[in-house]
Amino acid sequence: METVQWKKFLIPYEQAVRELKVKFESIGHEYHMLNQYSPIELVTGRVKTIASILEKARKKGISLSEIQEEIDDIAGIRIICQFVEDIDKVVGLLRERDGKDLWIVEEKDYITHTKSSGYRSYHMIIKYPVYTAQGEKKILAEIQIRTLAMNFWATIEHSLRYKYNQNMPIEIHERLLRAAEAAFKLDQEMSTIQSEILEAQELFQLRSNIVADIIKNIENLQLIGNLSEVADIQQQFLKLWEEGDLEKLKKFNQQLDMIVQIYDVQSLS
Ligand code: 0O2
Repeated sequence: METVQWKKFLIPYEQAVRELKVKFESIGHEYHMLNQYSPIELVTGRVKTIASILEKARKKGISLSEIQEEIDDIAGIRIICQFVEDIDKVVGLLRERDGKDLWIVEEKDYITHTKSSGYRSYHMIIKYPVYTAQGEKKILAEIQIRTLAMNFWATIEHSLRYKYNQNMPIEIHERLLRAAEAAFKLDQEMSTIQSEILEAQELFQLRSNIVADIIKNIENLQLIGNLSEVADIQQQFLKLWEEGDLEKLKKFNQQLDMIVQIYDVQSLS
């Protein structure tokens, strides 16, 4: 009889999910650090449960020895975007990596070709090499790329589908279809006011980065500077912060950069 040593079998999948999550989160982080809008809002990941793997294998008539080749979403990553347009950017980022740290095996566009359930999402199946203590292993992973609205709908639909198994009442099914239509319209509406939203978000990001820099500079001055001067600087900062003028905060930070530099030079001489 076929058996699977599940713990050992799932190790590379767990590692792949951890690594891929870090890789895509880092891209989002990089955009924020550069005060730029990130097409990646949120990244989540999971390894399919053993029960769910067995259920899928049973439904599709896949034997235990074929699971590795035939079930492509044991490792799953979900990249959530704010706008539909961001999905293309993320797909582009993934295609750029094709043949480098991952290999694209298949793409499924359930956005252009919405599923009959109302499901929308862009899927990329990749082959991904992991290096475990047991050596290199290339595993399949599924990357689902979708907007916040698509994700909201899919999460609710998934739990209802699970609750009703194959017997979802027709009125629930119809409500879900109407909700899918509403999610689609929400994505369209958001796209039309995208530039307004982006501008507001970029300003917010820029402001929080400048404030973080100022605080870092003040902390440095507390270590190397004159304490009464630092107290005065703190007061000035609080006043500017309350005023909320971004340009003034930027100038103030440039002055602090210079003061820190002067102290650094003095400490070297
Ligand atoms: P779970 O519990 O999320 O892991 P196929 O290519 O059709 O032979 P497969 O693998 O069913 O085989 O592919 P498909 O249809 O692309 O589905 C892969 C995953 O997409 C599903 O995994 C779901 O996560 C998601 N998905 C697909 N269709 C729907 C849908 O109608 N509603 C929701 N909410 N999610 C969907 P699993 O294993 O079905 O589920």
